[in-house]
Amino acid sequence: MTEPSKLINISLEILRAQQKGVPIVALESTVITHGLPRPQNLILAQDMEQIIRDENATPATIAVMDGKIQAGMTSTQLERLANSDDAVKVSLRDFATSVTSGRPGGTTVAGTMFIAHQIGINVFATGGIGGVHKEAHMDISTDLQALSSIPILVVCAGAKSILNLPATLEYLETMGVPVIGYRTDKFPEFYSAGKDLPVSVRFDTPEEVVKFARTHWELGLKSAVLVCQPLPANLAISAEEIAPYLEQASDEVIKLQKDHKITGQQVTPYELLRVSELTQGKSLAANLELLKNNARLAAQFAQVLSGFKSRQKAL
Ligand code: PSU
Ligand code: MN
Repeated sequence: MTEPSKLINISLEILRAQQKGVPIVALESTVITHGLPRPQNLILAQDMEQIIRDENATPATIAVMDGKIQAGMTSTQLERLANSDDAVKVSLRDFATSVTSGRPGGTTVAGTMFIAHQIGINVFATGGIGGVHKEAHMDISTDLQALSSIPILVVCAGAKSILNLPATLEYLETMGVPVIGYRTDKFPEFYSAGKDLPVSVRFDTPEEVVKFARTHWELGLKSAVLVCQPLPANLAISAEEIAPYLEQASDEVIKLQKDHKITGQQVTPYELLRVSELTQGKSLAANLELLKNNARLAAQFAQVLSGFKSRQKAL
């Protein structure tokens, strides 16, 4: 592996975990800076870290702070990030903006994968991936390009039906990204378990997923392996119930784009906020739960992938 950039500051906790071979799970931070309202954003970030620790793994939240990329954050850094008013949403093209301006940065799925891979972390938990948008031509998230070129196990709850999901899945297929359904045959649609779109393969245990990912990479393939876990059934909002709200948010986006009031990166945060308002917080509750669920599953994958538990047992 090439040396990681000197602009990446790896926390002591992560360095120690790496030395000992303790499993590590990367976490994104756009969800903290742009995805969730305060104070739920900070609480969620802390909860996800705790869940990973409870599974005997180490969380590595990735963000840009004080002109450096931070891998692993102290609780004070997390608080600062969650309460910052001038954070940049950092996908691949935005790192230098955030680093040179000194503005804090919340890394997207693509941004987080890029850093995690450089420092040897191979499991990452997020909520929903970006995809092909419905509203504007060529609004295709950099997440898809990152998934096609960075070999990491990514755990998500699919993607929101606010996106053009068939086009998103076609893109992933074209770029050779396996889309695993975890205990499901359907591509989950974030707020709901999904119903129409198939995944490329289904597995029901962490061992099977890890075996698949290892095989994929041992063959020399360079893409991510995307694992999609539907949110728990008691929190799911049916496709029928959520559809009108998603449609309304989408219509508003089209209008705002026409009036040049929002563009590109602002689309996802706007839509998230509106859907939460329109569902009176129901979508927010689902969002928080699926993020925590994904953190737990990712920690289980990291355990199996690292072989840490079996090594400990052998001692
Ligand atoms: N989907 C969500 N919540 C989010 C995001 C996506 O349900 O917070 C964030 C993720 O960080 C994702 C990014 O990587 O939005 C995609 O943004 P864009 O479409 O601008 O690439
Ligand atoms: Mn976009």
